[in-house]
Amino acid sequence: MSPFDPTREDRFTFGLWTVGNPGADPFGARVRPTMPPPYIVQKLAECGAYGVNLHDDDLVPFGASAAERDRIVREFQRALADHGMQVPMATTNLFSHPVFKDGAFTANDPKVRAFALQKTMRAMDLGAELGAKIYVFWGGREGVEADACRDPRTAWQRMRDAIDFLCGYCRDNGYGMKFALEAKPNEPRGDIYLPTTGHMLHFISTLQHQEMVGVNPEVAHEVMAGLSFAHNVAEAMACGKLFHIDLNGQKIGRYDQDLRFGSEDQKGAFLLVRLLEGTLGGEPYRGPLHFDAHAYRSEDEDGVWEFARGCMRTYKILKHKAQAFDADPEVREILAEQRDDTIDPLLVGGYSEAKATALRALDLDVDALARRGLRYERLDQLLVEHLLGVRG
Ligand code: DIG
Ligand code: MN
Ligand code: MN
Repeated sequence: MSPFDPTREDRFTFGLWTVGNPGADPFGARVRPTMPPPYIVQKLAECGAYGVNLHDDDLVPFGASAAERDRIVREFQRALADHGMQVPMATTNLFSHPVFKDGAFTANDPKVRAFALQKTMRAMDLGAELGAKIYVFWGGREGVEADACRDPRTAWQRMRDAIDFLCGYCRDNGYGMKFALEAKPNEPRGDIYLPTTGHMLHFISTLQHQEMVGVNPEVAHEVMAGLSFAHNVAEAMACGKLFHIDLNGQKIGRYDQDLRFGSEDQKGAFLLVRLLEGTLGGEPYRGPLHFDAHAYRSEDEDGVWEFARGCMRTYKILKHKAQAFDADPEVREILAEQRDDTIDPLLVGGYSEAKATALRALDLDVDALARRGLRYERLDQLLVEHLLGVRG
């Protein structure tokens, strides 16, 4: 067994819609047949995944009868049990059906907003039945092209009303779920409200039950916005709000590509894994590692499972490299050079008159501080050499 083979302890998950993506795009039809959810469960288990996530419609076709829904759920639960797979996360498809063409929670027509809540309550019931303890909200249609259609503040308030209501529904039913809000700047809407994880973190602070609401950042979505994904994840971790994460690959300046994890910006992926695994010494992320990605349109079914294995293998290789990098004596020496344990205590823990007096009394050689070299060129070269496999 290779050290890079996935195990259940790695907590790797995939959505039914990811490996089940049939390869259609706005310019071409599907290239792969539909795979039944129980088969996806079996194959993901064989690949070494820990769990599978789903939108309501991924499992129970829109408009299915109650009896059909129950039969499908029973069959799916049997597959989960047969293959020892979990359902850590569930979510609602509030973006495919034409009824959501003007949004779901933020649509101008209150009947559409009412249907969005109805559909989400049913989907939360399904998620709870499958054991999901994380509920994701991605507002793919919560946005505009014709911005004159509503005051953006009205959209923002409608989002708050919907999430506050659904937090109440979750608490009232004892589902014990944590909500994870996923941002995206655009696509499929010209502009999507709450476009980045930073916007979501502030939005959460305005909610009635903010303690049960966090974020689900996605690599591709923050890269689309031209932001550092690792910095956005770090901010969520620092706030105790990284409740889930969508891992994939993305080229900057492109539409949402949802590529295999680590297939594009390896340095960015390395720094992200270093952060999530806490190899620099910080608290690690302990939630599911979800790959919200899909195989290239060029691939057949074998290529889909190669894609899934590649996501997990690359994550474990980068974890191994991050551990080696932060254990590298030269790296540790460079990072230690700037520490000063006599001054640090003055800078943390807030104000005191004693600290102010001590700070004023410091005799700092500003010119010497300005002249010193920080050896970041060497530090970054060490990172590159660890990544390229010639060190570590
Ligand atoms: C898109 O990035 C969204 C949908 O795939 C899903 O609702 C969510 C959960 O991963 N991500
Ligand atoms: Mn995406
Ligand atoms: Mn996603």
